[in-house]
Amino acid sequence: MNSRDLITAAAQGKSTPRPPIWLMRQAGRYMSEYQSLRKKYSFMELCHQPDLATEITLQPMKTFGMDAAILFCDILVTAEALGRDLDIVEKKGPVIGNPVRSEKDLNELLPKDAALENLGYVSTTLRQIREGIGAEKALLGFVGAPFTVGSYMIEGGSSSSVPVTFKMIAEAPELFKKIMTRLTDLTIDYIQLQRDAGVDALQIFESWASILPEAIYLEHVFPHLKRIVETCQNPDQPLILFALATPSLWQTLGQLPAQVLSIGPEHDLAQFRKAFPDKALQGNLDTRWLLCDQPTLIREANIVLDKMAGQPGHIFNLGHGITPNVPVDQVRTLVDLVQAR
Ligand code: 1CP
Repeated sequence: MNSRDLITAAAQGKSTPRPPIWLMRQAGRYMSEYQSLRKKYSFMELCHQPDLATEITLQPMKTFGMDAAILFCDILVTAEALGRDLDIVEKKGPVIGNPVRSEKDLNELLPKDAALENLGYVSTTLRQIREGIGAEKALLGFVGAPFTVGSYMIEGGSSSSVPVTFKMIAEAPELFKKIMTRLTDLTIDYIQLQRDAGVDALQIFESWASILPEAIYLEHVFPHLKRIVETCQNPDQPLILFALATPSLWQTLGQLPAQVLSIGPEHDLAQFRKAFPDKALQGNLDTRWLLCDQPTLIREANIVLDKMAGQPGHIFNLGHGITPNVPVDQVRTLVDLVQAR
């Protein structure tokens, strides 16, 4: 089986001779090739220019040969496409200069079709990546879930407690709902744009799922995510749902018709296998093991592999993204180990 077939089969919950592997944030600052390009261009330039985004996507594929390439971009480009000023600032992360906090701000958002047109570069990039990786590697697209993107859009940047969003949900729930609806509508079409450009599977990032109390999440956020997953389910181009969520919230998220659940390092894969027998599972090595010495990394990666040995539907990945301080040799060790199974 080639890499593409491994990913597709595993995502559809089938048995594979070995688990396929890709890593969240596999392109990025831990690679010197990325850093040299980043010295010349801003992060947004790298995303917007298909030649550059393709080159970056291919860097880890050439160096380590993961089974899947993931589009180099960011989840916040949907907010940008709706007319928000997005910048990624060194050491600070994403900054949105004109956050959406009122009906007036909402009315300034661009219509969906204009936003989708603004995302046309992603389609070009995906087609170029496919040319670069060939037919035997898998190509993954991704989108941010409306709450994870929306919280940046409302806060104006990164926040560990989303106070402005929290207050909006409490005091202006209709405004919050309209913002979520606009993002949800665009996200559904953006998923189709990526599918039309040839992705084999697509990951939805709901990274901030557990930043809200569960009851609030379920009432004000979950219906939007549900609409996306239900509208976009497609057995031939599976959806991978990534969330950092409590076990209790996963009980609900796991009922959505996404074929793959991508789980954080705090959860036990074997327990998830029992709780969700019909789902494929992705993950969930703790990224920090990549910072430990090689024997430790090998030991821990083998624990993850052994937990899922003989089980259908496992895609090996980290529980969350690679951090910039990870040594490249450790990434090579991990990819080689999984592919030698
Ligand atoms: O060079 C730099 O300084 C940019 C760092 C960087 C990179 C490499 C950012 C800014 N985004 C990315 C790429 C990226 N982001 C990808 C590419 C595909 C891959 O290799 O996996 C993806 C899928 C994302 C997704 C993303 N962006 C998420 C969801 C995933 C997650 O990690 O939880 C989130 C929350 C973002 C926002 C964002 N963009 C960039 C940063 C540093 C962040 C997170 C900041 C924060 O903590 O708020």
